[in-house]
Amino acid sequence: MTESGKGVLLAAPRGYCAGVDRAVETVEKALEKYGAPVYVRKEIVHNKYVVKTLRDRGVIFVDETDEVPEGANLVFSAHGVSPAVRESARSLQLNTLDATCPLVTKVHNEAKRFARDGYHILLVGHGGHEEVEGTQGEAPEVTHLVDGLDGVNALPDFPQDQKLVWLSQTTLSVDETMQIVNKLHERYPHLENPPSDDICYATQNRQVAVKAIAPKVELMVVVGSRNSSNSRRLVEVALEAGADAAYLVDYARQIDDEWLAGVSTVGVTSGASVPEILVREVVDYLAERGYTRVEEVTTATETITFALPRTLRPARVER
Ligand code: 2E6
Ligand code: F3S
Repeated sequence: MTESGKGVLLAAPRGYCAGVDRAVETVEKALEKYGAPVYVRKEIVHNKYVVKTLRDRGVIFVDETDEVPEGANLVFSAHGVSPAVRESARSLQLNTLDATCPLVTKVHNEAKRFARDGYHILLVGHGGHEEVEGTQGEAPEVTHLVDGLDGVNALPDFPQDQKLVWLSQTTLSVDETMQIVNKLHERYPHLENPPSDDICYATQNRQVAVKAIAPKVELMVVVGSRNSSNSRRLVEVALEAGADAAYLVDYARQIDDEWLAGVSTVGVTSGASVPEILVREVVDYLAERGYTRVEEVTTATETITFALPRTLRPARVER
């Protein structure tokens, strides 16, 4: 890092995005308004610490709507749900609050519109991820999952006159997705592009920031949970961009001191579902081991915010 010893390069932007902020606040406001328990379908965001903190405050996380007592309050997670899940909640007369990120909803709306217009949809994403399941559920008969470069070979042949468009999960690696899309265009020359990027601003910004510091560090520590797609992508991007090693940790205590052997500069970043306190703990942990010089490298400034679901917004004061 510098002539004088060991240090940390801290990526910015990192951590909470606007969609995660809104989702966590939705649950907190629901607890205030309705009292515990509030039910949440799946993890509100893919972060162990966030889930544990909310569980301690009276949130009950369930896998499916049929585990929720009739009439109870249920929050849909930031990753979105299929129409079938909405219908199931309606039939159980649950009071639902939708914490789906608006940028995920945007992809759902694209899927609905293209399906209505007679397209088949090639959905680039990771099989089994909740966001992918939700988006696929908008038009299951005409949506084909493309999971990785090899996923392109697994697709069927389509007739020449079959309209095709690709869409994607919001949290993919930008570079890997471009490779997949290039391969899709080679196989289906008449494939159309979506009207706008589906990989969201937060995913893209965090990857750009990691790329800026990766060539300068021997070790990159990414704070995030194993099931967090955007966090995992940061580890891959760091390695691709030149970091000698990169690891994903939920907590500072998971850093193995052997990783630090011979390392003079550590890069630190965090996924979009990670509270800043966890990054602070990592920075403190590293400082205790001599990495006292901390430099923040900022590649973008984020100002975007999303309004809470309507029923949780503060009442407007009549004048
Ligand atoms: C919703 C949609 C996208 O695993 P993934 O990266 O999708 O999710 P989180 O919860 O780690 O990140 C936020 C998020 C929520 N990203
Ligand atoms: Fe939304 Fe992107 Fe965050 S899709 S929840 S803004 S990572």
